[in-house]
Amino acid sequence: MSSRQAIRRLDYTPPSYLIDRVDLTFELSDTHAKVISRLIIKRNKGVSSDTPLVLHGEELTLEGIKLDGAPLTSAHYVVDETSLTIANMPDDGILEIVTRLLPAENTSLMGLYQSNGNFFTQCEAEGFRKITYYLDRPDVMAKFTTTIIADKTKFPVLLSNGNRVGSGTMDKNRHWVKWVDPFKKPAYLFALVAGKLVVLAGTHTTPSKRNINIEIYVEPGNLDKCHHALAAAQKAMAWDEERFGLEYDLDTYMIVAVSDFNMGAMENKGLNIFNTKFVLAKPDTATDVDFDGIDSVVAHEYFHNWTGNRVTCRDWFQLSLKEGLTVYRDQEFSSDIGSRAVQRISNVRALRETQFAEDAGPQAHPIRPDEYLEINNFYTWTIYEKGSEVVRMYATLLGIDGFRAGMELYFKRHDGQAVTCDDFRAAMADANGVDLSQFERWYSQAGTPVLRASAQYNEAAHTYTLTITQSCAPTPGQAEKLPFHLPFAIGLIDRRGHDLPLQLLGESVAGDTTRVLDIRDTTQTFTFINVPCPPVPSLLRDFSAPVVLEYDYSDDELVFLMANDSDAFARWEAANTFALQLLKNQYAAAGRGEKVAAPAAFIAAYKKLLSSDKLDPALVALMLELPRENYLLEQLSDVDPVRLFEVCRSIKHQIARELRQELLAVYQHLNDGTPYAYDGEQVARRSLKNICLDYLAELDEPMIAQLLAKQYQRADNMTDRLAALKALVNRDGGEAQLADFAAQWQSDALVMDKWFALQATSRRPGALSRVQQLLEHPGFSIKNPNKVRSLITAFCLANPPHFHAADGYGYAFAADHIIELDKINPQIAARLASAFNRWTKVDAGRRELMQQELERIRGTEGLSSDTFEIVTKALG
Ligand code: B3K
Ligand code: ZN
Repeated sequence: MSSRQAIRRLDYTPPSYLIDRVDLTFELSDTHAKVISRLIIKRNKGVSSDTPLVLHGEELTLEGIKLDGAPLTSAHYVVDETSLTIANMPDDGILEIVTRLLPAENTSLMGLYQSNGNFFTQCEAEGFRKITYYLDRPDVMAKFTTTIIADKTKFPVLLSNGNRVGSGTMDKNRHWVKWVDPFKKPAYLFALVAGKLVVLAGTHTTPSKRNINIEIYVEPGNLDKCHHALAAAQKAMAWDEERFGLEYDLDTYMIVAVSDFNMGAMENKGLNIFNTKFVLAKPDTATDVDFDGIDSVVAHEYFHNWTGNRVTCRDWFQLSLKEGLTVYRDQEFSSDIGSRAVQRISNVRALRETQFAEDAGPQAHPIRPDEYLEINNFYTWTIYEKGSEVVRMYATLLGIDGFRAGMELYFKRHDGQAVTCDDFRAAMADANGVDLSQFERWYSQAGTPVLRASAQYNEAAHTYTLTITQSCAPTPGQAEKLPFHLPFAIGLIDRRGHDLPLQLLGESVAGDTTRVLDIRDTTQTFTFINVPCPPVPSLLRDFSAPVVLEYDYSDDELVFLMANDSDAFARWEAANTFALQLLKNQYAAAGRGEKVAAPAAFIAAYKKLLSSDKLDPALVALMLELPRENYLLEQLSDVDPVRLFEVCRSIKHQIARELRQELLAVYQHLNDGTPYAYDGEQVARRSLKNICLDYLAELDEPMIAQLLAKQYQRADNMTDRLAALKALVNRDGGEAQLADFAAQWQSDALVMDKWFALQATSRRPGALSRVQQLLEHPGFSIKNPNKVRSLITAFCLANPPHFHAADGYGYAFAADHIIELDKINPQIAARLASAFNRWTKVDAGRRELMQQELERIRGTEGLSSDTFEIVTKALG
């Protein structure tokens, strides 16, 4: 295990040695793997000749080492748990290293491992050092060739990065395939796959008339579930060509699906490896959300070929350089192929539910962190989602063309290099001739800025003055924050519901109806002139910056914005703010022992939404969804999560009771028996239909029970079937349907993940004991990350009333499994440990219980640095 020494950004030094070429040979067998690595290595310019060569290496058995053909003995080198050091290294030389690995015993799923008998690799961030001794850092970029030797029958498919240049047969029923990757790359982008796989192939022709083969490899029996992923890859290629002028650079783009995988997918050069969850889908096994997820993950990994692979990170502190940018790109892709409004609202909601909590808690870090113990802990909401918001702000400040010019300059300057976030910012600034120096604070300061807005209308002068004050609370290690530079988009709406053309004091003519204000100071005032009547402000349109906005809207103004705002995000936001205020007030009322009820104005606003025939049904569905408990928890302190849940449930019940007729009418109107298709219109209709169903399921009526059972039984797609099952499971247990579902899908692991997750997140009493029983289910395996996520992590992170049960059993359950998983797969254990991050938010009794469990975990002998880092920071 790596030492507990923090790695610091400012300690960066260039590598002492560089590697030009790597020739790898893998001999794979059932019991072990032998890796022969030949490195052409040279000392970096300006480095003194007595500097030793220190290669990274972990959990390796070294079988031999030669320098320029001559065997080295243990007198020439030193090996310890994490490195191999050669003291007297010539200026340049050829190093040949033989290592032996045990992939079948590798449960961390980092380096080379086996899944269902097949071989896979995962090298980002530091997995290559578990394959061979190497300079495993992203600023060492080399050209790789890979030869794989294995049994022909057991491992007919042998894949690696780049182009297949040769193959042949050998003795003992073995065969070999050789791959050459013409592009320099860091070791984290290396990949190898060997196994019994089948392939779905397609093509794409680029604007420069190159034909690209797209190949999707899966286990036999799954070919009929690859068509959506293939189409996604084709769409992503066309989109990147059109939007950024970026073409794919190899002849073949391969995706391989594996069921044991720590995350969603990995962008290895030319050979992306994916969690099956983001490849396999057909209408009866996958929901609309799954299909959407496949589009965005396929696009994300494909887009990395330029933003991440061609231009990579100098060091891991720069991770957001490739991740924030690539998330921004995949979000833009999804907006263009689907509904921009729905995409934006869903992304903002996810950011607030996850990243805002991270930024307010013990793990808060800037998008370019200053130090870490374990880099795997830094694949966070902040790096990815806030990182994407920061990239989006460039586009908002510079305009879409200015942003593209910045991207072009970035590639012109840095293609083939390993660079920093500062390099990206400089390209954006230089391409547009603007000063973005203050913008740097988004990279160095953690925490979510709070923008307080207040406004005044001057009846006589027809002016409207808006004052914006920004602040940012302290975060660990950062007591004081300096003001951020951000774009603040605004509109003003007149009383008829029309957007006013906006004219700032000093401007001669009115401009657009949405203006992006440049915010740089702690307090700034903007005066709009020629405002004929007191307007309702529409603030932070399209969520133009990742901030918390405070403005004292009245309920009437929120209802007005819900009905009139031309900006879809702001319109949804009005509904969200209304619901949030209501739930917070009702939670406080419940604490005083008062009766919980939504005012008539709230119910009326929902009623109006349900009767709207102009709005996109998907937008209505999003507006009807109450804020989730975890998000609410963040807005409160000393929280009793069980009471919070009861308040939400009781409001939901009231909505269902009072709007029964409207909900049923919309449900029946949308449930018109149209045969299933996956298209934007149907997805939108299903989302509204199923939110109506979700409300109706609150009603204890035989007619509703029948309706749920009927939808479950008759559904011709997984979206509708699962929506009905979820409602049943939360309502009366749905035992018959759960059994039916398991009988039908027991051999489809991904569908069974849904079955586990529904039960893990069920709000009915007894959830924990059902989860404990399910741990014994033959379909469950503690070694499979998807299973752990569906059952254990879902319970701990997505079932707050049960996880936070007052008896503390939920906490003990989480801690037991963190300790157990830490020995099997530290990355998965550390993610689960984040369930304890917000322990200071809950009431005193629960706080004490959570703290005890955190201390129990921290006291565990041999704890990985992954879990140790999360738990130590949580304890503060
Ligand atoms: N770059 C990978 C994530 C690797 C995580 C390593 N712990 C997937 C992605 O962001 O596309
Ligand atoms: Zn990524």
